[in-house]
Amino acid sequence: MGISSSKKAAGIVLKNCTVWKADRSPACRSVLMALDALNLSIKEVDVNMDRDEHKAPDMIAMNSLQTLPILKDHRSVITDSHAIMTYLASRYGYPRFRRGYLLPRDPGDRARIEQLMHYNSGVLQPKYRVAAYPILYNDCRHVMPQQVSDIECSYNEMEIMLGEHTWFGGTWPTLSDITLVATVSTLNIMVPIDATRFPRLSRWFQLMSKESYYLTGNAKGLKEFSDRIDRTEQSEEGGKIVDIKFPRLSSKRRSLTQAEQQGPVKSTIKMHLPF
Ligand SMILES: N[C@@H](CCC(=O)N[C@@H](CS)C(=O)NCC(=O)O)C(=O)O
Repeated sequence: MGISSSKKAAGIVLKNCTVWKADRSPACRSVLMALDALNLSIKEVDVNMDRDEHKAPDMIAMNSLQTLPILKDHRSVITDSHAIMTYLASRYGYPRFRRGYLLPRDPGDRARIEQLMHYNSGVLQPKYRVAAYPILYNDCRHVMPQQVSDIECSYNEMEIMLGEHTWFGGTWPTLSDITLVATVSTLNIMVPIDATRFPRLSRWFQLMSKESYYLTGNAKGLKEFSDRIDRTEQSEEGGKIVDIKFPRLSSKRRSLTQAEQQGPVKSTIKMHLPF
């Protein structure tokens, strides 16, 4: 694990706030995007899940579920990305953005955003885990037919949810779009979104991929996820596994040049298609 020290601060620096994260994790990337969209800078600690650092005693003391991300703000510890994002937006976003920006103040509008976040947590994330974990942690090299069809079923649900709208939760991108794009961009690596079958979802994904917080908060970790999957192949061929850490403040991560950022990543993984 590594912690960075402050150099040139950008945005609002929260001195007593730390996030423990792994960039390849979609849940962590949604928090990074929320931080960047809110222009907040906190201490970011990289945790290596391949080395089980998230299962170390000090981590379990904060989160018995042994998952990332974990946010600590003063003495409050929050261990779910959706709860972290709504906390950050309401605690540090509301004073600055009167209409609520990423998380509307109006209870009805806010409920719509939260409903979509529950969809992410309850439907998409489990599908991600079932498809990705055997590849990340076991010797599996394929997304199996059942997983392909389950994920495409969710693409279809989201296509219908979007209807004639551009964004999921409102008339501009909100936390619901951020949480969904973190998972969808990762699922897209394993089961590419077919633009002819899911044109609205595909267009939404393209639009989200251009948001500045997507570039600073999601693109690099997504590439890392894609490479991590490829690494399975490398190790099987005797290739060297290189572990790279990027400990820094949120503001420093954001200050990476656009040239260093990666756009949407193409899938390289083999699929067992059901036909
Ligand atoms: N609902 C939780 C899910 C958190 C979660 O499952 N995180 C994954 C990474 S995406 C994790 O920590 N997995 C532990 C592991 O891979 O061992 C959230 O959104 O924070």
